[in-house]
Amino acid sequence: MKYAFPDNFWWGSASSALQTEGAREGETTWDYWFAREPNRFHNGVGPQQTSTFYQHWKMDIQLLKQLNHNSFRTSISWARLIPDGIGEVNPEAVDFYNQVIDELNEQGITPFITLFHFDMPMAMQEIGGWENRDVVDAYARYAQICFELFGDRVLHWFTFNEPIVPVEGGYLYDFHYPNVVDFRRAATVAYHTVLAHAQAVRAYRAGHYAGEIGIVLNLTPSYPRSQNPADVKAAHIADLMFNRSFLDPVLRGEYPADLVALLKSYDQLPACKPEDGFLIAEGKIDLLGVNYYQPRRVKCRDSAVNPQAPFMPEWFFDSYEMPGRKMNPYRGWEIYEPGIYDILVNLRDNYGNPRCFISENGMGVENEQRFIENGQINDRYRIEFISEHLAWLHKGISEGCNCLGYHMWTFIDNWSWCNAYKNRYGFIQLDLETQQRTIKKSGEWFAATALNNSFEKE
Ligand code: BGP
Repeated sequence: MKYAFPDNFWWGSASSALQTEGAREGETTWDYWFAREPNRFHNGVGPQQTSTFYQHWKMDIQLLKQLNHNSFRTSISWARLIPDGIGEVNPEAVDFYNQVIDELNEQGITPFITLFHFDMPMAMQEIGGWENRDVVDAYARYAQICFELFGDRVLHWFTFNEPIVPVEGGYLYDFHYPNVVDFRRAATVAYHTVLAHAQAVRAYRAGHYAGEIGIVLNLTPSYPRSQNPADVKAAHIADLMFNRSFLDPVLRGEYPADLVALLKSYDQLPACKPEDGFLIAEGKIDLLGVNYYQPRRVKCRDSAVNPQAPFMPEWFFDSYEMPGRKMNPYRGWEIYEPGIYDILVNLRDNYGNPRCFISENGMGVENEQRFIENGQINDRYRIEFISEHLAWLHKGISEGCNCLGYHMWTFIDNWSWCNAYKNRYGFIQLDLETQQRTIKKSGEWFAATALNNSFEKE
């Protein structure tokens, strides 16, 4: 069967500043944490070892062109642009981002720009990071500077990438700096992130720029083990905490009432100011980026909560391992292609069918060298992964979902937060020693799909 996509469908991939650029003047939480606890990073490889986009951006944009990308998302590094987060703008960073943006546009690749992809300037973390409202203001200033500098040529902005992840990693589950486990502080970080988002949207609207502004959320559908009311309730609470805590504010301009009531009943609500509600209502977006990697399967808890233990989302559910689930064993994530369709249908039916696109989807695989044939990685599994997901996406579009594109994570093997280079995601293989880039089979497949705006599959 042939799967054809609408005209002007966005074909591309996503990456982020910290994971690709390399050395910079402003320190981030990642540089700071790595210097102190290198053992927390896979094989002790830190954020300095990247695919050197800062040097090789021109060559990389040529490669994007070869992959027939018509769009590409990366992020601006706040710490590169404003090394201490709040003070002087670094003119070299301005030159760098100008060159990248101009080259992308010249090559017919529409730049999609994220303002914050997990990379907090250390100077901002030192004053409390997202727990401090001054950092919210500093971020809003940074966003405004980016709009002023680049807003004439960047028409698709994203305030945050997966804002729930720094909340989970940094304040609940100990996999990002500052390694705090404290729900109330996590809720404050999440809340202030929403305020920061809304302030950036407000600044963007005030500047009357030509483009559009949105956010990228990792929407992880919550599937209950069964239709038993206790399982359904468990899935509902997981959905409130991990998806709707950001989805509702940015699409509906307000938090779900039952999430607020739940946190209130456990005394976990962040401190709010009366004017916050108006700001959040102004934070409604034009375009939603959806990152989809895996579903979340839950069931009601089997055991009673220890009231002495820290309050956690897991007070309300256990994770459920569905027998026979398809796994990506390297990343430990379930592969469930219909999830992409379920997300789009939920957006269509419950959120007014917003303009959206798949902003990340991908499969990290270890030791891909074993698949080399005639000097090229033959990553059949990745082609299968993409085409299965695209088939479900296609079904969503044919049923009226407003999905405008598909971006893969990622175009070139890059450094990952705690896994460094363990799992490779790229369309292009990176030799870390020589920095040589070699297109994988999946890259060729994607280039053909983008060119034809369609692909064939049984
Ligand atoms: C997303 C992030 C990316 C990227 C990707 C792969 O959550 O937006 O930055 O890293 O996941 O995940 P990982 O690198 O953890 O394997």
